[in-house]
Amino acid sequence: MATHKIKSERKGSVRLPDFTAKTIEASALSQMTPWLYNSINVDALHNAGYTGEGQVIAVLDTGTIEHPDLVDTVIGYKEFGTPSGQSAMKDRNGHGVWCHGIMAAQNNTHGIKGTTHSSKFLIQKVLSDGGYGSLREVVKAGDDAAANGATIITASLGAMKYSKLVAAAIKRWTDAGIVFICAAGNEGRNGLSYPGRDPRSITIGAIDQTHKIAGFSSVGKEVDVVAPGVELLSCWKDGGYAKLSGTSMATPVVAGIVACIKSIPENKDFQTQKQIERLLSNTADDYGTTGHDHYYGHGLINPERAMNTVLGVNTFTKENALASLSYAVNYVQTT
Ligand SMILES: [Ca+2]
Ligand SMILES: [Ca+2]
Repeated sequence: MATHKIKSERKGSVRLPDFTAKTIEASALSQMTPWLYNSINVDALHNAGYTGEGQVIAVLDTGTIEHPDLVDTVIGYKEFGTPSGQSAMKDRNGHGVWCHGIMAAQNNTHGIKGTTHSSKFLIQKVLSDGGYGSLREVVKAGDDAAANGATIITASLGAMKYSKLVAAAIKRWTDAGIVFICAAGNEGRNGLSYPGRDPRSITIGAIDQTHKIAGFSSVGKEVDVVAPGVELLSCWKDGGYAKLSGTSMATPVVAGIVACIKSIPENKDFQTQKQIERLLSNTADDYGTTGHDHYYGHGLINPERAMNTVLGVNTFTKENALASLSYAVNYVQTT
């Protein structure tokens, strides 16, 4: 195992949160299980046949590569902010293919299984190989994705400053029925980056395998929910696999689960940004201080409870989600 610290260049108006990557040797003979599957019950959705069929997810990141576990998952690849004009997919950073992989990796005999392996992907390369870009290009890429059928936009990136342009774009996208999911940032107690702190974003923090908030996970009132995001295994830029840590990692985990939820044929009531935000928040397992807090937000997402709420098998409101606290805190999935 080799560990690399990957710092984004301090250029542009928006950039990747810094992250570390541990590359691993994968077995050619079996599919590995990222620990998120032992932590939250995504398999409840997958086993019921809800794997994101019909959903189109735009990934605003550093691009992707032709990876053996991601064959036929991309329906569009575009580069923004560079005059490249090149059509071959690329990601020399690795962050983008990692995010693409944790959602899209095929359920087969090698690598990993992505959280929404039936969805299709618009890969919008808005960040350079050095991990930086411009918010103006982020807006262009989101608008382009919206015009090309995106149902979800996931953005594992952030800026220090508020941007009026981005705020207006998020309103435009979510008003059009697209779900916008964004990383809280890796600044810990220094607070959330933007657009993670935009009130319209569904904003994701990161927990580790013991369900403790990651030390880097940005703290603030705008955190909506948390998801696994420490030393999590996904696809890597060398065609192999690597364990990465960051709220960047937790964000596509959630985007994939949202795709599965949106793909439930009976689901008419939980499709829009507000509806999905409410669903994820009200069905989350509370952690930290009781109720919403600045570390865990509403808590750890609970895909099985969200699914059952959509299907009407249970009807978790904010009130009864909180009332079931002692159950929720000790809730451990065995799959
Ligand atoms: Ca696989
Ligand atoms: Ca809490």
